[in-house]
Amino acid sequence: MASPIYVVGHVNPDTDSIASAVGYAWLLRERDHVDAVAARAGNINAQTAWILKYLMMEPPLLINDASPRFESVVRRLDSTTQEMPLSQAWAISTRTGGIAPVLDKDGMPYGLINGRSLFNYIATMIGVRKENHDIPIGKILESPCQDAADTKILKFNVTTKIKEVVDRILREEGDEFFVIDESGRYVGICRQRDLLNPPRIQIIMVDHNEAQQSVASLEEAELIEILDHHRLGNPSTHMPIRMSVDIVGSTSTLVSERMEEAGISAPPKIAGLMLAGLLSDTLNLTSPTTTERDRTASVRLSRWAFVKGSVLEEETQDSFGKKVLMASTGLANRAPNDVVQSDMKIYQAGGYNFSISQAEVGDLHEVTDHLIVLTNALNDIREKKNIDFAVLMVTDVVRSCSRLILSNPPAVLDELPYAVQSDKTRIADGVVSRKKQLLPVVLGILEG
Ligand SMILES: [Mn+2]
Repeated sequence: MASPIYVVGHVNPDTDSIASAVGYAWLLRERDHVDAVAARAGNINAQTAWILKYLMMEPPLLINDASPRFESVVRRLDSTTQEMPLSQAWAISTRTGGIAPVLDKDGMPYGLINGRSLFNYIATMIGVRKENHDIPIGKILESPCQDAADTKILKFNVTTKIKEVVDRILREEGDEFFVIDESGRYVGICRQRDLLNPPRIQIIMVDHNEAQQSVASLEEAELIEILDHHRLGNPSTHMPIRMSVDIVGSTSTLVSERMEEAGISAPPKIAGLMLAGLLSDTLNLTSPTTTERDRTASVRLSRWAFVKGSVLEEETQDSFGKKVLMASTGLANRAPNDVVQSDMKIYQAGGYNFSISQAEVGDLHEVTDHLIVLTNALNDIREKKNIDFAVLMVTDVVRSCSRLILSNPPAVLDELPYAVQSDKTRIADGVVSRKKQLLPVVLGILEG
């Protein structure tokens, strides 16, 4: 069974996480002819939604959890129906390795004919009376399938995680089980031996390398590659993997460099999405994370994206970048929970479990109007996620500074080098990057 390779960014995906996954999956298909599929590890944010709509693109496939499911082991075996003669089940069983699934008129599993059920059926037909021993086999094969089917076969949904039911399966007598879809219809059969060692989902991590920022149950997946631009906190693997982590402003930059190296140009929509990812992560090339390579990549992606006939043909890098940043701006139109959770990352350091969320605004004064509800939302998420303290970094993308709201900060954080305001928030002048500016300062304090 050929299974795809999923290219997936971090949870609470931002535009770069979506764009680099889409771009890299496309490059792998185009250059290496592998079955790479772009995925996302959560809901898309307002900015990404706006860009996808503008480009008339669908969001990538949602993957919350890498634990293998029944869909990865199902065999789509041929089936028969209740009233059909046993001879048909017999014919099917010669091709399936000795079993014949029997369905009702709605396509739902009725039962399974296997060696044991057939033997039981023959035993009840013949019984103990000697004269019945002369019943010809052809006569038996005229009986309807339903008479010889075992109707007590367990059924599992294609989307059920195998590890959740494997203990139950090991206690079962039978070796085969039905796999059904959401509406209860037959999809196929799975065998016990396939469930004990199901194939792992293959994953390429882009725009992150830490397991706790990744899809759940990452340890059950087969990690193939990491392509990223964040600090290291990567999971261990059984096998050597390809890993590139580089100091650039966006993962989309790295993907566009690989396209250029391969002598390939991305289609306009994918180039536009990647340009949005790059401009979003670097705040239109103004963030201190911006490098010369990001500038070069932005020119390259603009050249591919703004071609005649593209939906972006009227755009320039400047006009497009402004629209991209505007699409995420503003607290007034967003629920406080969304502001806190849509770009939240969880870290551990110095014995603390904490989160730093980031939201972008056009004017920091917006924070004052929403301070109480945002603080409440931070307190809620802190309790819900069982973390020690939570930080919301509201960044003014125009004036390049941030305001910090802290929920339950430990006393050591009094050392934060940002001016405390009368409302207990802190102003961090010139700080726009969580990764490169705020997080290293926080980690430095916590780890002493
Ligand atoms: Mn990124």
